[in-house]
Amino acid sequence: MALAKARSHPAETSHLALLRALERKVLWLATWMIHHANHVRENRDGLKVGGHQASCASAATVMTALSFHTLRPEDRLAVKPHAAPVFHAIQYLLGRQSRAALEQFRAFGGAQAYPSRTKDKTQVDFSTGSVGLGVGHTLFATLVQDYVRLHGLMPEGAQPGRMIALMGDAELDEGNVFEALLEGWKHDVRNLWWIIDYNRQSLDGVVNDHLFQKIQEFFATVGWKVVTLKYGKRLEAAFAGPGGASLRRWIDACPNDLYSALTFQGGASWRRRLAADLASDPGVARLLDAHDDASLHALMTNLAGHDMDSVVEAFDQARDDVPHCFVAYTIKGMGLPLAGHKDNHAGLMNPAQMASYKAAEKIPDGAEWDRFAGLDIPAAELEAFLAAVPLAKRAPPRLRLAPPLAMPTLDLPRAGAMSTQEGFGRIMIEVARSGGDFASRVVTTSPDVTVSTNLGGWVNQVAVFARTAHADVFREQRLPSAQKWTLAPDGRHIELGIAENNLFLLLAALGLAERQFGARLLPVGTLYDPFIARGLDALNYACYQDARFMLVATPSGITLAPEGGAHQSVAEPLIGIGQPGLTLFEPAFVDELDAVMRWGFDHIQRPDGGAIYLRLSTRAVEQPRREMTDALAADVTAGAYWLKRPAPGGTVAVIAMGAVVSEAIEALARIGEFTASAGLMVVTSPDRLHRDWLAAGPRSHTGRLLDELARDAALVTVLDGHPLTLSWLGGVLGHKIAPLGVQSFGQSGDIPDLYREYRLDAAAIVAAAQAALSSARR
Ligand SMILES: Cc1ncc(C[n+]2csc(CCOP(=O)(O)OP(=O)(O)O)c2C)c(N)n1
Ligand SMILES: [Mg+2]
Repeated sequence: MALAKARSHPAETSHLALLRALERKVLWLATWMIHHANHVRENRDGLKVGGHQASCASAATVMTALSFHTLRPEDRLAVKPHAAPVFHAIQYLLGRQSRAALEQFRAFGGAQAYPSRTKDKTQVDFSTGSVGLGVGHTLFATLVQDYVRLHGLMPEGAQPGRMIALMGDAELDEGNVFEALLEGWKHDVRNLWWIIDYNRQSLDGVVNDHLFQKIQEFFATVGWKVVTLKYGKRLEAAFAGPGGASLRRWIDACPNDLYSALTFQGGASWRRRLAADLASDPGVARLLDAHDDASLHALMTNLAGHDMDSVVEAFDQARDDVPHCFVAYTIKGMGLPLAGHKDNHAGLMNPAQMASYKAAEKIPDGAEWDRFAGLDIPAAELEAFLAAVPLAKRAPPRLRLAPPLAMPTLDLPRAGAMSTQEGFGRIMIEVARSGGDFASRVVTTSPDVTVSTNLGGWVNQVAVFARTAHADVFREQRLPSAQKWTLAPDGRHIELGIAENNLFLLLAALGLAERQFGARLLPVGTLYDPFIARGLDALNYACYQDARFMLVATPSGITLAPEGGAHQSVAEPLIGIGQPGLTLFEPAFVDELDAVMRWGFDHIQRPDGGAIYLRLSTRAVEQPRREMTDALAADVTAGAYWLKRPAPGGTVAVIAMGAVVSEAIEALARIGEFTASAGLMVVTSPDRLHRDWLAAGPRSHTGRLLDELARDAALVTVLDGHPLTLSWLGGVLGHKIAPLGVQSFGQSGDIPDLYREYRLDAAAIVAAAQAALSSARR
C-alpha cells in the first residue's frame, strides 16, 4: 500500500530515500564505533573491548525505520542488547548523544555496551542486557500504562504510547518471554509490539529451521497478530518473473545454515548452487543470466527485514491496539563481510575490511564521525528531515520528581502476640482506610500468594485491577469467603500467576511509572522469601534500572517450620545486602515494621533512594509495650538499637534479628545469671548498618552502639538466615564474635525442634556466649 502511494507521490519516494541513506549512516556509525573502540582507541589493559557488528547490521533497517519514521513521542522502545551501537548512532544523528560518548563506547563514562537507563547520558526507555528481560518488561510497561490511564493518573494531555521491543530471535529461548506472554493474555494487554530480528542466528550458531512456525503458533494462541516480513520487494518481483516460482520454492525450502553459508560466500556461490539445483527450469537460467554476481547476491539477500519499503509498510499498516509480533527476516552481518557466517556474533571486521567499507561508503579520512559524510543527499536536507521526525518532538524526561507523599500515622494494636506478616496485613488495611493521595498511589501485586502473604484484607478494600469490571461470584452466590475479589478498572491490586519473573518485571514497570508515564505509584509486591531466587535476575534487572518498589517477602527462614526445607530461605538476607539498589530490613516487631515502612515509602520516592526489601515472618511473637519515639524510630531505620543496653563496659552482647529475637530475650535472662552487664541489640537492617559502617567506620551507627561494650566483650549474633549476615559486626570495633544462623537446608519440624537442631534457640545462644567469654578470658 505504502509502496503504491510512494509511486504516485514522488515526495514519499524521497522519504524512503532519506530513510535508506540514514540506514546506511546508522550502520556505518555503529560499525565504526565498535571498530574505533577495538582498533583505534588506546587499549591500556589488553582486554578485548568487543561490540557486535553483525548483530547491529541485522537490526539497522528496522531500527532506522522505527526511529525516523514509526516511533511517536509517547512510544517506548526496548532495543536488543547487542544493537546498542545502532541505538547510540541513532541518538547521535538526532542530536541527543555526543560524539565524545560514541568515541568512548564501552569506555568509562562513555556510551554503554548495552543500553542503560541509568548509565547512558541519553534517554533510554528500557535497559537491556540479560536477554528476554527487556522484552518482557515492555509487556508489563503497557499494563502499567493502562493502569495509570484507567486510574486517571496520566498527566494532562499525555497520550498512551506503544511499548515496542526489538528482540533477537534467540531471546525466544528465554522462559520469561513466555511467562510474560501468558500473563499478558490474561490481562488483555494492548499497544504492544515485539519485532523479532529473525536472523536465524544466536551466539553459537544457526537456529532451528522451523522456529518461525512455532513463533506463529505461540503468538496466535495468545491473541497476537503475527506479521511475517520475509521477502523484500525485489525478491517478490523476481518471484513473479521467469523462473520465479522455482526460485521461491527453492528459497522457502532452503535450510537456514545453507542460506547463511551462501550469504557469506556471495554471488558466485549463489549462481553455482541455483544453477545446479534448478537446472530443469529454463526460466531460472534466464534469471541468472540477467544478474551479475553482485546483483544476484543483492537479490538473494533481499529479505524484508532489510527492505526499508517493506518494513515501513508493515509498521504503517499496524494501526489497531492489538499486540503485534513482527517476524522480520534479516541477515546477521548484512552489508558487512561478516554476513551470514555462523561464528559472526562477536566477530569484528579487521582494519583492511574497514578500509574497504569506508571507501565504499565514500567517507573521507577524518570524516568517520561526520553525521552525513558520503551520503548522496545534501546535509541540509537530512538535517531538516531529522528535525521533523516525530521522535524529535519528544520532551526530555522530567528531572525533578514531585516531593514524597508521606505514609499516614496509623492506629495499630500495641500489645499481644503478632507476627510481622500479620502486622504488614494490618498496616495495609489501615493504609486503605486512611484514603487520601498516599493510599491512592499504593498499588500491590503478588504472584498467586496474595492471601498467604496477608494482602487479602487490603484487596478486600481496594479491589483487583482489571480492564473491565467483574463481580465476585462467590459473594453474589452468598458463599462464605474471607476474600472479596471484585475486579474493577480502579482496583489497586494486580493479581499475577505464579511466575516470579513476572512479579519482578511488573515491579520494574510499576517502579518506573513516574519516569515512564509521569504518574507516581507506590508499588508493593509480595512473595515467599525463598522464591526471590526464582526471579533473581529480573529483580536485579529492576534494580539496575533504579525502579522503586517495596518487596515484602514472607514467610522466611526455617521459622515456617512444618512447611519444610523446600520453602525455607537461607541466603536471602545476603541477597538483600549484596543487591545494589535494594535495601533490606528484617524487623522483629510490628512497631518497627511500621517505622520501617514509613521510612521505606519515603525512600522509594526520593531521587537518591532505591527499592526496599522487607523480610517478614509468620511467627507470632509477644509485642513490646513501648512508645515508638522519634529517637527509637531513627535507630530502627538506621538498622539497630539496644533493646536492653549493656551496663557500661559490658562483656557480652547478644545481637539478634527478626523472628529469633524472642530466643535472644530468653537467652539474655539466663546470661544474666553469670554476667550482669550483658546487652541485647536488635538489628532491623544489616544492610543499612553495613553500608554505614563502610562509609563511617568506628563513627558509624554500629560503632557508636558497640562502643558501649568493653573492648574485650564477646558478641553473639543470631538470625534465621545465613550467619554471614551479621558476623562482620565483630570487625567494627574488633570484638570477639560468635555467629549463629542457618548454613544448611531446612526440614520439617516445629520451632522448638528446628531451633534446637539449627542452634538458634536460647540454649545455643547461651552456650555461644559462654564459650566466647571463656576464650576471651584465656
Ligand atoms: C540471559 C543471558 N544469557 C546469555 C547472554 C549472552 N548472549 C548474548 S547475545 C546471545 C545470543 C543472542 O542471539 P539473538 O537474540 O538471536 O541476537 P542476534 O542474533 O540478533 O545477535 C547470548 C547467548 C545474555 N546476554 N543474556
Ligand atoms: Mg539472532
